Amino acid sequence: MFCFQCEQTAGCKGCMGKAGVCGKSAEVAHLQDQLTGALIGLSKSIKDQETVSDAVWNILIDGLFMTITNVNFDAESIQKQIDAVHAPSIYDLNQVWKYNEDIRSLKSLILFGLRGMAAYAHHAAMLGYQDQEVNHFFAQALAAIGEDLSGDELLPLVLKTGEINLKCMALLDQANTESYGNPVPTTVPLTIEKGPFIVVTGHDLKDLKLLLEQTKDKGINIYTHGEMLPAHAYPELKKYAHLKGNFGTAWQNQQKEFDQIPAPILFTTNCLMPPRLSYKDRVFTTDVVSFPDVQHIDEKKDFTPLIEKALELGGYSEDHEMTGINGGHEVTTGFAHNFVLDHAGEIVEAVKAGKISHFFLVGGCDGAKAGRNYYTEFVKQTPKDSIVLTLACGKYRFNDLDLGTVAGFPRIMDVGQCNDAYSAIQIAVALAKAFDCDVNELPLSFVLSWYEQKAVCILLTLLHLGIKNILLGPSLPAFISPNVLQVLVDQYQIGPISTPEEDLKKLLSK
Ligand code: FS2
Ligand code: SF4
Repeated sequence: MFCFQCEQTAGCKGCMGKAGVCGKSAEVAHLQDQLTGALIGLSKSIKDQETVSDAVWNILIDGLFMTITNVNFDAESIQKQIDAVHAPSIYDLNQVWKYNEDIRSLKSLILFGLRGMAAYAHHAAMLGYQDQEVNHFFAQALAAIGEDLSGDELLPLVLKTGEINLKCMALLDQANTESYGNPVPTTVPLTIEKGPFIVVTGHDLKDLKLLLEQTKDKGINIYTHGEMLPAHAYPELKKYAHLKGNFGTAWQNQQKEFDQIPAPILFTTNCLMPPRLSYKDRVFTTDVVSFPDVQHIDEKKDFTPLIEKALELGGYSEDHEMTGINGGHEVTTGFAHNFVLDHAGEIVEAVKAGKISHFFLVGGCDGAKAGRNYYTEFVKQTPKDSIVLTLACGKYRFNDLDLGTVAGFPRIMDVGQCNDAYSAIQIAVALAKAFDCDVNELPLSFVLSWYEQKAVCILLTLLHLGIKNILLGPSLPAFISPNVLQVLVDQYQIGPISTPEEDLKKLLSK
């Protein structure tokens, strides 16, 4: 096998041999390559067709989603997807992995970006929202991966992936807000109340809504986990009294956190780690997520087995106090573009009056590397008159810290899930408009953390928008070759994180 799509890839070079660091077997890695090859074959045949059925788009988008890190470890379901593609030809992905490193790097940026974008397109489609421009781009860009193109031809396609991902995130934002209302600032407790409960993780709000409906009046409480936390802020979800709070922290702590709890866990998307035997019978997957011998809820979305498991386990006999990683008892969320833009006038005034000195967007994925405590330290050291916007699961490093307020606003504002990078971009664009300047001239810095492929498409979107001086960590992607990195450094001054002290000094002096 060969796979180097995520941040924890072996030796910062690539997972090879019998299994990846994530636990993906060589068999599954080969099947995922084959699935990708089938999707490239399918894309070549449909890329110039004006009309393509929704069923075909769904097969293509779901197929890409299944190959994201920590989504699907199940050979059988991947084989089923390959069969469903009915590809007229199957492209051999080894041709990409064995190409010269710069072409391989550019094609990887496009492919991994498309995989990330597919997750967002999938969630939007689940709510009935599709965008034909986004769909057609999947086919055009996948087909290009199977063509013999030069670096000069591939580079614009890399940026185009970022441009289309912005459209895709806008579509998902529209789908989420039209379905569930605009997020409102919300405080979320971390204590688990006594009695039966279910933990829901992943990004799919529709699955959560369906589960809330099926569990109301059953004496079962629902707790979010990981990227599901921002669900508490949507009026149409927060109205359920049994949506009680948030359990645990980010994905890489799940094996420890799920080990002893008297409750089942539903995975709606990544990030699933191989479940330990101690809790494997309490794990349920749905949608494109799958793991061998783990119970799967099919597209009919009948959550009865999960509900029965919750009732059988019974939960805690007394309220169970839990804290975030810094000892906090609650977290906040819901500071999406709607809230911030409603208060844009006050924010601009506070900046002009010198009350708010700087904005930091500290966001992205969490992960297991020890160096990731950089983000906790960075946030702790930000000036007291600055605001930290955050999003995605990296926020669990610091979202339980009480940093107080500045000019009447909380110093930490959680914008939402990783796809809510769209919200953060809207906020940045609105501030630039209010100050009549370029986004790069704002007192705003991007300090990002990456792990999987959704972070790749978001990074490409930021580059497409011309955002400069992004700091990226905990390490740079293995699939970016030295020459491609040089292009990104020359054009966008992107760079690796160093120490919180040094980086803060650098960012505050710009
Ligand atoms: Fe975090 Fe994992 Fe959101 Fe990523 S829960 S690394 O999927 O997409 O962020
Ligand atoms: Fe390795 Fe990451 Fe690929 Fe898993 S997804 S095999 S950890 S590079």
